[in-house]
Amino acid sequence: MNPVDFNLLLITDRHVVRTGGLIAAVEQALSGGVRCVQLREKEMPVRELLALAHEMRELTSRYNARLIINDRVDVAIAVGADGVHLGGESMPVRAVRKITGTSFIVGVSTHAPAEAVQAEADGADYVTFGPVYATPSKMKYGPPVGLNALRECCKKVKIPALGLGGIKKESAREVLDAGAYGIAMISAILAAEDVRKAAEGFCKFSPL
Ligand code: TZP
Repeated sequence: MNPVDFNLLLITDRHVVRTGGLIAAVEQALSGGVRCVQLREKEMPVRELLALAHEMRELTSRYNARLIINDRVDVAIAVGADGVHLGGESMPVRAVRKITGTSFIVGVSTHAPAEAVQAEADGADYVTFGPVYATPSKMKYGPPVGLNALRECCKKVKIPALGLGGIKKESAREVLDAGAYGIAMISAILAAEDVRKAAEGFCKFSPL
């Protein structure tokens, strides 16, 4: 059975939170209905990341939500996270599988249908696919791949594919209509003036 029991994935970025800090913003999102958080804090020293991951584990557990750690499988295991999300420079899926149990969720970032097919063959539980739309930091994530590529990706893989990149309330419906199992995002929730309300708005699209 695929362990991906969420179709709205909130990815963190402490730099986009407007007020109150990351933990408070994530708590708002959880109280608005978010069921899975991916801790993705770039350029954070590992001990600081570990402490934050412990806090996130405690917080997500309180809301009975999933916690996935970006890239660092060691940190994920150390804090008892539900899984890890791997990028192009992370450990390969097969190597991660050797050190984690079968119920450990492994997600992979993909940017082309062929990459998603490969991730599935390697044993990933889900992929994120994007950026579907232009994102605030276009340079960092590359040019948008668009809805047609997402549609093709969703046809080619059986594992859940979550659209990611530039998704707003107005575009969530067309991402799901393109065949995506779910949606993933940073700024549309975390950079919102009212984080809880923004999360509630997206949960209406994703009633898992
Ligand atoms: N990978 C591709 S786009 C992206 C990542 C991590 C960022 C998405 O952020 P936002 O704010 O939801 O566009």
